[in-house]
Amino acid sequence: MRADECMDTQAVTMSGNELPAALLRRWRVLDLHRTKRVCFISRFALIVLAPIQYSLCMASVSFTNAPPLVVSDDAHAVVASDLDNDGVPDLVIAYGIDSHVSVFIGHGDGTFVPRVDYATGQAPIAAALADLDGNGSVDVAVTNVYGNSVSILMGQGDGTFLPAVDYPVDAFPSAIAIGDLNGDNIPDVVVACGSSVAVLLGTGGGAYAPFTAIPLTSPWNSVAVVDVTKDGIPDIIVVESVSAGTVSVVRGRGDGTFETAEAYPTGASPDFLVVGDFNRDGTEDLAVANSYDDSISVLIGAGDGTFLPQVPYAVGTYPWSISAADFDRDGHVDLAVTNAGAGTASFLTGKGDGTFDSQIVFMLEGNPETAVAIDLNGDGSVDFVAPTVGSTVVLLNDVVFSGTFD
Ligand SMILES: [Ca+2]
Ligand SMILES: [Ca+2]
Ligand SMILES: [Ca+2]
Ligand SMILES: [Ca+2]
Repeated sequence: MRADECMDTQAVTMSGNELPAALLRRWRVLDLHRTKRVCFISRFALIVLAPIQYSLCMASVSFTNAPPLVVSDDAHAVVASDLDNDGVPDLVIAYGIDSHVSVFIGHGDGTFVPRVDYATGQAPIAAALADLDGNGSVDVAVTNVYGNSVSILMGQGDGTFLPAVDYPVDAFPSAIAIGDLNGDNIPDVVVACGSSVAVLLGTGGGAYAPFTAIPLTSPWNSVAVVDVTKDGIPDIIVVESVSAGTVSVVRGRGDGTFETAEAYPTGASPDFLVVGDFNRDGTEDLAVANSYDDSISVLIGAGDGTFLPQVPYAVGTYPWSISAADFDRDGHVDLAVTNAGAGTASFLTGKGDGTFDSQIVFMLEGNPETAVAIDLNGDGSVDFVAPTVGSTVVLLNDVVFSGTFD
């Protein structure tokens, strides 16, 4: 993304070229509204390309476009890991239609080998990556939203995969996560289905037992496996969007079974959740994208497995996903939201106390759905990959580490 595509919905229009000192300290890049020309402010000098009408954006995050990934159709989700054991992140793209996933092996500079497709069940809408059979190479698990199944593709360690093995789950599986739920050191698979969460316990060698179902109202589009109770046992977190408008925490018992869900209100139609420690207290916190009211909800973990009431932040139209990472390299977790209805991404820089600055909006293209934040080119700055219909935007982070944290 070019800096001149950077917008701030709290844009300030000014006349003349005298900017308040506070703004000079805070904003370093200006987009000259309508002219698409950009000026840069240093601490000591302001260089302006007239005419003077400013749309300000914080320079704390800025990106450069790498070549987009050529995908086959409606790319819905992207996940990243090192699939060929060369130390460079690779990508797997999942689709809301079709019956395959695409594997992109990274060159290490933000570019990728052209995709290789692998057959799955119908509409593999979400994917998760982990070493499922414990042989040191990353495997792929996808959830087939119209196939009502999970496809497991075992990695060969060289970036190629064996043909998929399918396991049935409940109807409309839309999200998938992996974690060891029963403490046997074998990764288990958790799938958010239309009215339940399906748990598939690993039996070893990348094989899975028939699923058991945790009844829920309407888990959809996002699920996480994380130990929010800090008892060493993974818990399951899902958003429930259709009628509830909640994020629900299902506490694990450690044997692959779970307590009754505890629900926390969010905004309207929460469609995605991400986990991170936003206030640096050692307890996981939650951020939820509310697709119907163009907001995200931040819920700070209380430390005992419960969460404080949501704090909403405005983002773009129809926010679809959230990624949590330190994009501006100040030591605080930031949030990146893909706004599917607006064709934009909103970045909210974290203050380190669990609160966030107002959004900085970057133009993408198409309708970005889920995204991944990972350092693609090994410069230590977290990059951003966002699939859209027919393409996938790759944004390389321009931030250079200052050597200090707040
Ligand atoms: Ca690799
Ligand atoms: Ca296990
Ligand atoms: Ca926390
Ligand atoms: Ca940060």
